[in-house]
Amino acid sequence: MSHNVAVISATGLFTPDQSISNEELVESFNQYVDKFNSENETAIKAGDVEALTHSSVEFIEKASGIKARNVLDKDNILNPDVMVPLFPERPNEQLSIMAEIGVKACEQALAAAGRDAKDVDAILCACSNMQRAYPAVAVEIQDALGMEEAFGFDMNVACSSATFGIQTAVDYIKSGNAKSVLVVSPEITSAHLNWRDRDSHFIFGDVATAVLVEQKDIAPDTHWEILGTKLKTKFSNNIRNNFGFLNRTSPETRDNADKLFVQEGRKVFKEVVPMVATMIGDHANALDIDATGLRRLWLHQANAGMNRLIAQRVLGHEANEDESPTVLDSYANTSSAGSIIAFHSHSQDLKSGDIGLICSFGAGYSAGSVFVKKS
Ligand code: CO8
Repeated sequence: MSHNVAVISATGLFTPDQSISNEELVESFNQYVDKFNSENETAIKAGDVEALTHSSVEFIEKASGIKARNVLDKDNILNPDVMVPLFPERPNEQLSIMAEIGVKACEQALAAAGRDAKDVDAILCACSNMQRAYPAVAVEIQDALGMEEAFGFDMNVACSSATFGIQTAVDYIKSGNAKSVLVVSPEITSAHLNWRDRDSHFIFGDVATAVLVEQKDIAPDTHWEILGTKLKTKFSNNIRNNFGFLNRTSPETRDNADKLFVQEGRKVFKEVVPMVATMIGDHANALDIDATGLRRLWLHQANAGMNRLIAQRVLGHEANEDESPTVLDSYANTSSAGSIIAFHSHSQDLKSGDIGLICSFGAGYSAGSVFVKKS
């Protein structure tokens, strides 16, 4: 094993140009509820069908901190008769939609680092859902970018996919298997969210991020040295999506709501906050870093209250927006991309020598921490 140092050379962010406010979302949801209740009036009165309840803008903002979300197909999501994004199937010769937004994020990261795609050795497509089984979306993005000599593969650790991808990239660099690795997270969460479910319809948004991880001696002068990475998983059914290729083998349950995102949000909140705070503290100790002195935390963006509690436990005091920035208000939860959006959007102002933490957590459960120092 060589002792190559790995750094983040640059990041990229693709944000869809359509956005849905809480007000627009709730108005459409409530129209759906009213229509359902009136169409099922007799069955509801007879006690055979349960009436649906309105959603509320105040609840959403108070419970989650989310005010809006970017999406790839606003009109159909908001149409009470559709409530799902519609993406016409593309011919195999055309770039797929996941690859398309991934390419945009990668191009931005490559341009920011001044790196030619031909000089990148590997690409990992790390996100919550892949649009097909194979060929890997990573290989399609590799091809679209012209990375002729590279290799790529897909990996899925739900909300922690990007940090798991970063550690994998670091390991390739340390072992000498690669010098330059792209970790791309195209998250089309709008397609695996149940927009008719009051408990979760407000949570997610679409986006793509890219992180270029490289061997320090080829990186641009301005970069982020990766001081250490740590990953953790612990099995839980509290966040789950049962969609998969075996669904067709049990036709009686194929269309059930559990083939989309479902969660026990309150249990997740209670169990994940201590798990992540402890993990960060232990990881900081192992690296001899004083966690209370961290300049900034770029936390996974699932819930503003969770981030407030985790940041407080790590820093030892209530964190302000400068110490633990949130992008939840405009992006909502973008699964694995969340902590990377926060890092991409709120890292330019840090000074040489400043140390910060990128941290993700979510389904699995899974959690990943990446300590970085500005060059
Ligand atoms: N409008 C109005 N009221 C509502 C609504 C609504 N939309 N939804 C629920 N309520 C009501 C409930 O009915 C309940 O009423 P009552 O008290 O009368 O029973 C009350 O509000 C409180 O409900 P909850 O206890 O459910 O509300 P919480 O305060 O717990 O907030 C949250 C719900 C926001 C979901 C919160 O629990 C949370 O954010 N938890 C953490 C979740 C989390 O971090 N999840 C991680 C998921 S990310 C991940 O790993 C995903 C991977 C894959 C990506 C998938 C993409 C689609």
